[in-house]
Amino acid sequence: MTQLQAKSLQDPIELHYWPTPNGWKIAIALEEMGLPYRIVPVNIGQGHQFTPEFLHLNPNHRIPVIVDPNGPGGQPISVFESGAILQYLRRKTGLFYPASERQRVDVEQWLYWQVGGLGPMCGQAGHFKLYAPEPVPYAIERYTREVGRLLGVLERRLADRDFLAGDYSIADMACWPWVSLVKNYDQDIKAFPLTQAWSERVQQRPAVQRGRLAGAELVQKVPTDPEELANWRRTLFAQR
Ligand SMILES: N[C@@H](CCC(=O)N[C@@H](CS)C(=O)NCC(=O)O)C(=O)O
Repeated sequence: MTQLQAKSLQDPIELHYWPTPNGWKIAIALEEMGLPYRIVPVNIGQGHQFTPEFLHLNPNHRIPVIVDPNGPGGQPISVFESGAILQYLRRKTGLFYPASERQRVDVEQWLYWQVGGLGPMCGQAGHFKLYAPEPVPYAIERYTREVGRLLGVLERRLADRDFLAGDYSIADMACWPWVSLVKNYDQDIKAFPLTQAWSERVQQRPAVQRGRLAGAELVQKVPTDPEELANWRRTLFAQR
């Protein structure tokens, strides 16, 4: 019997997770949609994303992953990639799912903008600023400017609306965790007042606050001991 078949239909959704922006997106969505879930910690600093059990769920060895015991046809399903998970959950519940095709396209384009742009650019900006073994000024500047450019795109988008695509949607759930951290990427959110107001609007939602704190007790500080830090880098950034 495979790991997936062994689940019971009564089990909550398993969220294979570590408290990072990509993880928060899914905890927020599960909270918003009122779906019972259970966190399965995947300590990415200790390399748990490379275990055979986890690779079986996500060959790309990244969190988040969900395992829904009650998937299509009542059979278990596992889903990786945060955008695919958000779309799966909204189809499953019918929540945060606009009625018209035009609005759905709008949600999807901002969702893809986040997973293909905002997330990776923030990730690279953070990597080169905080974690690269030696400073690479061109990379730091390139990714920091790119994050600033993307915040400018958000700012223009929010000029005449409260949320990214019609009503509050999975596009907002995907973007908010990264926007909430932009000061780590040398951005002053005050330079983007509409984005700041949107971020505060999203943050006021109780489900967002619950999702943001999911598994907060798991967080570990980046090691300061040089040898420990070198090991941590080798693990986290597959530099081994
Ligand atoms: N495109 C993926 C990105 C997921 C991702 O990068 N997850 C990070 C945490 S935020 C991770 O698991 N990193 C582990 C590693 O770098 O080995 C998604 O949207 O799900």
